Amino acid sequence: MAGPGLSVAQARAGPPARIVVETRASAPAPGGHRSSKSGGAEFAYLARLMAPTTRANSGRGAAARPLSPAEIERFHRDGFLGIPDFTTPADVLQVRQIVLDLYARFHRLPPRHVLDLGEVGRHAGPQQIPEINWALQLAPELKQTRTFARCAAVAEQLIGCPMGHTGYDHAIIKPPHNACATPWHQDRVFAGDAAPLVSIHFWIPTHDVSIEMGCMQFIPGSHRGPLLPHRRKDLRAHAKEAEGVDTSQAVACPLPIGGATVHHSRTLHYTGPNMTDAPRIAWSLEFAPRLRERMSWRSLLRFRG
Ligand SMILES: O=C(O)CCC(=O)C(=O)O
Repeated sequence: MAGPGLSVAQARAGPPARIVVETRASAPAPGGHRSSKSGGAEFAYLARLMAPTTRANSGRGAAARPLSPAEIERFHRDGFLGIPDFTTPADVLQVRQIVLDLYARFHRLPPRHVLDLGEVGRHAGPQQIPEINWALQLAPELKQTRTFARCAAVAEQLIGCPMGHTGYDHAIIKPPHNACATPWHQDRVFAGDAAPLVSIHFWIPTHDVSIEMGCMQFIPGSHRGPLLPHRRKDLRAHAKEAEGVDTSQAVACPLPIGGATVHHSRTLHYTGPNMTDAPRIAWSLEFAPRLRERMSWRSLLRFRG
């Protein structure tokens, strides 16, 4: 077991965790439902969380705890780290409000931004795992949050050089009882050839998150292994699943509000179906060494002949 995570085998063994469903549960087929183009009716399960839009100070300026040497070592050994006190609850609530404002117009956003990570990638019916890609382009105010600043600072501490946002981020919701997991995968498989060699990826739930709700799970050390073959379960699906994963090694990272996980782009990870009555709402973003540093590294290689 690594870090503050919980070995899934241990969680299965009994209290306090309940049974973990690791295989992708069969879900009601999406589509065939009447489309709710406004997004309003479909996302009614979010209504309770919606607050009048506020841009209150979320504590961006407050001093943040640097990672300990043990945490940095654990990240490099395991390829992931759970950080329970990543940011403040007030800040995360601000992130959540911005994300919810985007979901309120989900079906009206440009198609390149929206996908269902469930069984069918693109359809107009109720979404199993609605995803908004490049949320930062749609809501640049996310960059003003303490969460964003913390990601940059923690990335620099972990990798040891100035780090910048790669330009990619996404918000992912698992509706209550969505009956659909995000399959085991390595993010690197989705990156094109131009992707940086090293990138690290943050996952920020906007509330307490448990195994039953679909917290992150990782295979420790998998970032040092090969990129596994991935396949789509169905031609209509967007999500890809890694083949040959030994899930007996999985470590789950339940977190309190304000917590986050960070993982290497090659680390195998998964989130289970949301088996609770509450929606699971997360924001995820990627950081890599800044281009300036990548360029100077290349020119150093050139001059070393
Ligand atoms: O939030 C999820 O369900 C999955 C997130 C994930 O796999 C990712 O951001 O790479």
